Amino acid sequence: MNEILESIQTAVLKGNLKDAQEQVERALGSGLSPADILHEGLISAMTEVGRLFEEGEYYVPEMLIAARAMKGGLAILKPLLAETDVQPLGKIALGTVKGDLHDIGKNLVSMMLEGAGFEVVDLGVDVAPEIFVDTIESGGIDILGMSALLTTTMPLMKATIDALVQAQLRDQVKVIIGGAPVTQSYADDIGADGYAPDASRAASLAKSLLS
Ligand code: B1M
Repeated sequence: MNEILESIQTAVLKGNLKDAQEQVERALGSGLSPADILHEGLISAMTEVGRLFEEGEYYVPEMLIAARAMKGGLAILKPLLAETDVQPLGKIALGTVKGDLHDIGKNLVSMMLEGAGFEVVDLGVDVAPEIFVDTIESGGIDILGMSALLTTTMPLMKATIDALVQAQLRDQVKVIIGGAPVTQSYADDIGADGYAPDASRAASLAKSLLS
């Protein structure tokens, strides 16, 4: 493994934003391609962060600061990746459902998805079914992700899936859901394509649905 790529991974794993950005600049200066820096530096670091989280070695704060460092490095690469035409794994529209303002978990899911190589369209919080439907209708979205933290707002996930069916768009997109009160059995009941209990598993789920 290239020494600079290793430094990028270490900076992300430690959640050191400044160092992650410096190492990305150093990697670019040494002639490494933006695609290699993305895949072998930032994405592989976030894969390791996900593994550590799933094994209980990292908690939410460690994952948040690692994701922030990853995003700092990604911000430098993004314009260069656009020039070199590196394609994302897929495009995901993500939002917290209508009536629900909780976004900490949703933002973490967004960062882990970006860290895994997806393009994320973040629709924010309090997203009505019509907004999700309009977003899918405008095209280009592979996966729709919904987050809910309140038992009272979970039914909006079903309402959104029903609205997609009504608009004859359900077959165009995979739907994944999550949030503290959400379960696999609820996902099965409402006809979602997948459920993930945490941000790391949301990224693995999205990958598996598009593979
Ligand atoms: Co609220 N709140 N809150 N709150 N809040 C909870 C959720 C609650 C459990 C607290 C409690 O009573 N013990 C309770 C819900 C009870 C219920 O419905 N069963 C509650 C309540 C009642 C409320 C209000 C109604 C309180 C009031 O005003 N009376 C109100 C509602 C406002 C609204 O949304 N309309 C309210 C408001 C707020 C704040 C604004 C103050 C704040 C939110 C700030 C923000 O998000 N910007 C807040 C907070 C912070 C919490 C707690 C304390 C923490 C939530 C959190 O961020 N967790 C929460 C209690 C708790 O959980 N201990 C609580 C950390 C985050 C990383 O985890 O969001 O679960 P989480 O995300 C995880 C997974 O769930 C998963 O991955 C994430 C990372 O691993 N995941 C997905 C999430 N989305 C996913 C999507 C996926 C896949 C995985 O696929 C697309």
